[in-house]
Amino acid sequence: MNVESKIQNPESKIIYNYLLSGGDLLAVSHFSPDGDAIGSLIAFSGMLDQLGVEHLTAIADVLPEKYSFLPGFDRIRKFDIQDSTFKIPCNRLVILDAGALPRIGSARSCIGKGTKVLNIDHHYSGPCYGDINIITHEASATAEILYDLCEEFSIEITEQIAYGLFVGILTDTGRFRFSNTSSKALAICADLISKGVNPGWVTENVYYNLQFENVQALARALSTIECHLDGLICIVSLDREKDVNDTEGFVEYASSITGVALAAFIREIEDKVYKISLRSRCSVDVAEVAAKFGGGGHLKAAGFRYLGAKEDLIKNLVDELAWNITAHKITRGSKFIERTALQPDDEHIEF
Ligand SMILES: [Mn+2]
Repeated sequence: MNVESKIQNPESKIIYNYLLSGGDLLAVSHFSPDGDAIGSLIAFSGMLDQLGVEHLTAIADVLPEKYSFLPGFDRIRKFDIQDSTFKIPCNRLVILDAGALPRIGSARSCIGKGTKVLNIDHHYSGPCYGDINIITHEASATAEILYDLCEEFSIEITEQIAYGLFVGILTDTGRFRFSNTSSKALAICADLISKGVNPGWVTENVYYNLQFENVQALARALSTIECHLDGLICIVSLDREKDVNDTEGFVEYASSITGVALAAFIREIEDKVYKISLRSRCSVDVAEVAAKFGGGGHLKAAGFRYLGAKEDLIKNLVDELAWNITAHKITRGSKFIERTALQPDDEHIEF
């Protein structure tokens, strides 16, 4: 029996036929790529290899070095319109993990009249911008959707595919702590480990391989730590610096202090322009708080930009956070930490 006739899901059959339909194929993911963007792209590339489909993979951005340990990482190119390797427009464009078309940046220029777009994603925000769309909200990561496709297409999970998928799920679940950490996500990871993934090695590379400059920046940020309203609000900030390129997770030092209900990390990105990340561990919706400052996000993780003096920003922000805490009757010592936390996925907060 051939593979196609074994595929149960009609949606998967369409994808299978699309992939084997011929013509050039470019697979891309979103700019500011995270572990799921890079891992999914590497895994998908390995899947296409096995299907015998010639293809290119690219991202229209700088690739973070910390993922360079992944087998197959070198095959991802930086997308460049000037680069004649890329066919513009292309026949087929596969877009992974991008909730909206602008998220692929300049790779959009590959889309012409005849281009067939396949969109594979798990974000809520996503309008179905592809000609074919496979949007699975329940999936913890795009990598999880690709794992299912491997099964359906009888694709053998090679080392490259296994590591790509594992990194996608590991990072999109925040190391298995966000609410999308499902039994299915863990079962897939268990299977990937049985296929040779070394989870400790992955975690070391992704999370414990920090640039010295970034740790120094963390030290400076933490030295600014201030608490308000009986320790319920905690704020850290970092003034503008050249060498710092990764402040991911800084806000979590403020939000993980015992007794803190709302936390903020303020980073100066240009002279007197600030990017603020908010976190809630209580019933206060920080997306609403962010919206008052012109930003947005999720219930538990949101953000906004601010132009002006830092002192004014801190005063206005603390006032707003304090007002919310009081409105929600949260006091020091009350058990406010909620059992379910939404996925703090900064990457997809547009503000
Ligand atoms: Mn993702």
